[in-house]
Amino acid sequence: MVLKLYGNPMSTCTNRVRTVFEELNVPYELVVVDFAKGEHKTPEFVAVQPFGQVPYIDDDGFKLYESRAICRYVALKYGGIGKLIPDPTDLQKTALFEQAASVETCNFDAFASVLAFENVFKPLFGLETDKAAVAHLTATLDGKLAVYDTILGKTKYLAGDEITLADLFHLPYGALLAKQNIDFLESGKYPNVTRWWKDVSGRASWKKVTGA
Ligand SMILES: N[C@@H](CCC(=O)N[C@@H](CS)C(=O)NCC(=O)O)C(=O)O
Repeated sequence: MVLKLYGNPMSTCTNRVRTVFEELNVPYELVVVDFAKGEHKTPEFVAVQPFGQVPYIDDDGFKLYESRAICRYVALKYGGIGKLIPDPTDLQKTALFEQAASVETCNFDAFASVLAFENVFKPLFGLETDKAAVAHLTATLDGKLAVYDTILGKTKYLAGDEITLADLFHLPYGALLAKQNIDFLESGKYPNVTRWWKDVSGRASWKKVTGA
């Protein structure tokens, strides 16, 4: 049975997972969950994803949610070892990968996802953007990317000189920053960040997912 991805093409977290499928040429079926119809809040859906959010996968009966956990599972199972994730028996490489993955979650996503919520998603739902929160989040993210610039001045990617999932994890919310005219990734203010972002966001996998 082909692996099923329950998600939505408009969803950042779904597209994080789709990018990894494309990187590894994993065949999958996208089962579109209709937010407008509240399909993600039905008892059947919540029985699998208790937070009522997308995505989750069904891999021959094995069900898993949380986009980053799905990416790790898919990379380990479908040929990503040494390509997108270190060999788990290499403890130091794995630890450096996990360090980079935590950097994305704690120092990028924590701010970039809330910025997207304020600037992109709230207006879609007719809600008012909190401008003070946006200013604070933008300044905080700026400071975090200054640190990224130092890290990426030493290595090509966040976990070393080879690309890993930790780099790819940035794609969905990184791409949304440009749509908010927040140009820290592209502007060259942080040259190592811009070099890295051009490389990661230029990958064929991401272009395929976004139709670029
Ligand atoms: N940490 C979760 C977050 C999932 C998430 O926030 N999904 C969003 C779409 S990107 C969603 O389903 N939102 C609808 C809701 O929360 O009701 C993951 O990475 O999978």
